[in-house]
Amino acid sequence: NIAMQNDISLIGVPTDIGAGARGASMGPEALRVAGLATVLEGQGLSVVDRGNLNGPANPWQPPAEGYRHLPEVVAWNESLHDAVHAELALGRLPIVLGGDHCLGLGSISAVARHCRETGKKLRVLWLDAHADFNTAALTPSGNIHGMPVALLCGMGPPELTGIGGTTPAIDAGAVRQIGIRSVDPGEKRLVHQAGLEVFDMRYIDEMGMRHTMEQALKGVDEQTHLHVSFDVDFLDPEIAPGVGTTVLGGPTYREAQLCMEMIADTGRLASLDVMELNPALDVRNRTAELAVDLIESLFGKSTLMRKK
Ligand code: 4U7
Ligand code: MN
Ligand code: MN
Ligand code: MN
Repeated sequence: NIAMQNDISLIGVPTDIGAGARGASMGPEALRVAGLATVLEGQGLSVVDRGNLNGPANPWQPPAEGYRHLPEVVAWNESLHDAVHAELALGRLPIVLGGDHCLGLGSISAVARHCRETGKKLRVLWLDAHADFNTAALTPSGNIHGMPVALLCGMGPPELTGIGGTTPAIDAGAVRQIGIRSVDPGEKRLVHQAGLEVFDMRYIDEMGMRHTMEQALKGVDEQTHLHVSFDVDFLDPEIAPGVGTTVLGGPTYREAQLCMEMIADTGRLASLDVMELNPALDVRNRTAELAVDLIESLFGKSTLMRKK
């Protein structure tokens, strides 16, 4: 991992503004309590915790015209966009501690802007049970945490799709989704139409995590900025109960470890989101500790010294 940035910035974003259950707002603190900074320092990294961003409270209103809490989602994401972009401009590696997954918009739009400014090639790995590719017309819930990938691809209201100044913020071709096992009917059509590359659970079952990651990482080279958006509900709920939207049949502990280790092996990881951890639904911070354990592998922990 000679190429990987050594200077890490933690950015807490304590909100559940885009979610369908309250509690992801406590995610940043649970990850800190689980020892995230210490674990990263143990990997030889230098870590600065920037503390938490501020933003509007959750008014817990029903959706209006297909979106729940649209102005508040805009405010949180604008502020996150600025924070992530500032870290990247300093040459640091931002880790966003969510917070619900609507924050993928602010985070990844900033990464994409940084890539345009520096001529880097963007690759986004979206680890999730869900495709997060809904629009106001398609969403069964109005919850914006089910929409960030579509928003990044330019589908949605201009207040959201325009964050960072370029619409669409990213090309659908930059994204690889892994672990998907819950896609709504209208969303399914849009995923197909956009040509999103999805390695769903059936693909992982049939081909194995090793082959899946080889495919998802194909084309990643020294010009690539690799961003990982880790929705903790990616993991099987048996091992990761502390999330708002569990879906049976996710990756096992070993599959998740291999996924993280193969990303680490590229040496190209340059930014990370850790989203949807919900301590109100967790059991003795188990899911937070599991997330930290997996992040340790993502930043290069391996059992033995490995041959290249
Ligand atoms: B997450 C859902 F209907 N698709 O849109 C929706 F199933 O960030 C869930 O991946 C979205 O956790 C889950 O509300 C969003 C639902
Ligand atoms: Mn998600
Ligand atoms: Mn999810
Ligand atoms: Mn969720």
